[in-house]
Amino acid sequence: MNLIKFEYFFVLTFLFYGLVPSVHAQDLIQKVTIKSNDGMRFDLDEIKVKSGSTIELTLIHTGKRTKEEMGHNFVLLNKEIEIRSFAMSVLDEKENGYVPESKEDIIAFTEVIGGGESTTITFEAPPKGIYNFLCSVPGHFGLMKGKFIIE
Ligand SMILES: [Cu+2]
Repeated sequence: MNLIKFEYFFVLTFLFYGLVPSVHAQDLIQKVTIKSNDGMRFDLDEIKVKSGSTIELTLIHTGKRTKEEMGHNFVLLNKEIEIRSFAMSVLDEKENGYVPESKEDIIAFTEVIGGGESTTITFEAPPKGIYNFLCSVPGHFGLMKGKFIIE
């Protein structure tokens, strides 16, 4: 009898520490989809996400033009990092997908994709606040940018 009780307690303990946290974590995953196109545009200029969540962001290129002709990426900048100066600083970073080698100004970024492609990244939401995002392919930031708001 005592042994059975002990085993029951053991199972409950494992359920508590094993199951509860994983269910909890899944609740906090927020999926974001942003589309880009051959007209050098994103379909969103504002994205709102809850703080404390894990963000699963998918970038889709709905166009037909190649990565060389009209490739796009998604780059989320740290607070205080300005779009224009960042974009100008990565003009020569083609081999790195137009992100700098040092990632200190960046929270998250995708690879550059062409028409018909998509890519997904996962990252932790930064603290509450308003952040800038852009496509950092040269010449695109003027039209392809927006606010990433953590509430
Ligand atoms: Cu672009």
